[in-house]
Amino acid sequence: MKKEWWHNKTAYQIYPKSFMDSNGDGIGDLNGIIGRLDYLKDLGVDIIWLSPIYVSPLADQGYDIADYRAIDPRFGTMEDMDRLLKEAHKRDIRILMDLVVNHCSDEHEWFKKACEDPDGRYGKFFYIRDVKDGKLPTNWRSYFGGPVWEKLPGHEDKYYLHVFHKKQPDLNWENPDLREEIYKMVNWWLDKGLDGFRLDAIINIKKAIPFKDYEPDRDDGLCAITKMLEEARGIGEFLGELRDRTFKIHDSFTVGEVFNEKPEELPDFIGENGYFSSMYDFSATVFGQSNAGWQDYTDITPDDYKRCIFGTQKKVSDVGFISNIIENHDEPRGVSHYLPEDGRNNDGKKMLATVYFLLKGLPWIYQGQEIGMENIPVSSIDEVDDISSIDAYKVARDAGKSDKEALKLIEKYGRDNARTPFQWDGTENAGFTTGKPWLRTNPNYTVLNLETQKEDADSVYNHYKKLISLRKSEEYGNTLVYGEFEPYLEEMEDVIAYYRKDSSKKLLILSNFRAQERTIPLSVRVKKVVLNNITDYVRSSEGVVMRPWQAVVLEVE
Ligand code: TEU
Ligand code: CA
Repeated sequence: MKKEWWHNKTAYQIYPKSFMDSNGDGIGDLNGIIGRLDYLKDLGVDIIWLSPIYVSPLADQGYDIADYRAIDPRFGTMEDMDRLLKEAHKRDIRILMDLVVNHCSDEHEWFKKACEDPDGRYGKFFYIRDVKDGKLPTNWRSYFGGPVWEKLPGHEDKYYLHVFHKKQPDLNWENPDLREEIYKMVNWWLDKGLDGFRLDAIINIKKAIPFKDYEPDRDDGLCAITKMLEEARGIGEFLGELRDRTFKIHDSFTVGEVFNEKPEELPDFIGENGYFSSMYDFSATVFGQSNAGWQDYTDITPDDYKRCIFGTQKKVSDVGFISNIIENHDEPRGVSHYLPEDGRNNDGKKMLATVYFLLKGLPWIYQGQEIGMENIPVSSIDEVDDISSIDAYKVARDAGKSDKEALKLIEKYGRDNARTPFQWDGTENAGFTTGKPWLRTNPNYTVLNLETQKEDADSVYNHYKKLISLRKSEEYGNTLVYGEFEPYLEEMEDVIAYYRKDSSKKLLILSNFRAQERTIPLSVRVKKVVLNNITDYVRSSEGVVMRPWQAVVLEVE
């Protein structure tokens, strides 16, 4: 594999709205981020991805962009953005923005012009169809519920396509004029000194054409949008052109939000001269999901989790460099999702961190993950901000779930879980704002916050610091970054164990996803205990006696 500057780095996702508020309006902002750059540097962060901060009505929290070349005043100004770039670069930190180009906002100038003249230049930037007798062009269900077709404002018989929210009209990538506009905008940012992008929902830009109906998968007569996407072919033409016209010229770093790529496409996406530098492993994220709705999801067990991450490691191997995560702004908190209930303690959190962080690939930390932030309880649907949770609640109620059961589902899967304010300290609003936070703070902030964890050598935070330095260390860095991945005792239940090895060193990562002590067989000599999430390390004649929720990294012969 060709070595790249970013292979041994640590990446961090910031959700600006909830990271740090600098002016007391309850909304996190760019100045808040600038004020915390030293914190991130000290943690060991090298690459930061900012969720959208562009001008937006925030119908989907900024994933609905009304102006790609301006900063939303709630987040700051363009001067603040320039300062952020400058201050980050001073600290050798690179900044990525979110590239949301499957759709824009219905408040974008392009869409407004499309409404004025659907047959004109801007009408062709979107998918607009004539509708006769109220029969929609297709029966596709949008990600956030309901049909993907919405009446074009000002027109009785014309509808536009939106695979996400109705305030997020899809851009027509088949149109070369639209593509040109996108490339110009991307290059404008890269010329400014931006280091790269995370590509939002990118797999959606290619539609299966001609449009047609699919077999309904719910009583609403609609079919999940993913069905159409499975049939779409030829996305590579768009992505290859995007790469050649923008990223490649600037040698920028890119990471794709890619769901359901076809297996044979992996080298095209992240292989040599792939469309992106890297892409996320979502195999565990999507495990157990169902088109029927959240009430039909199945829980993920440690062994399911193991099968997902190991499957990706084997599949990717040396093809490219995958990005590993346990959470992001769309997902529940990793510790609440992947740890069995009795393991949701500091030992369990450090164990999960160890297991995913040392996989082959680029490790990502989502804000607050480094202190083990958890899901938030929900007592009423009125507290919920996330549009996908509100839809999932309706779907669950329609499927016969009680209010209480439906709220439980939001607690488990809702996107607010990851979006509550960062818990800096034990003062009011967790030190995030002096005003009223836009989204409620998790009440556990009094005990779970950065300030207390900084003081405590055994905290989740200090464990993350150790993992980051280990992966960058002179001694083991190369093995952890480039060494081969090999499963160990793959069939042993509730154990996740694997080797990372190269010609010079052999590391073995062992973990016990159970509340009971058990012995993991091991016959080779252990040269050194490199990392341990608890103080005990017990070796017997049969192997390593693992305490509940223990994870160790061993250098073995
Ligand atoms: O998410 C893309 C995506 O595929 C969504 O279906 C995601 O899984 C869903 O939101 C979970 O409920 C991206 C962004 O990460 C997300 O925040 C945006 O809402 C979405 O694109 C639209 O831009
Ligand atoms: Ca603010």
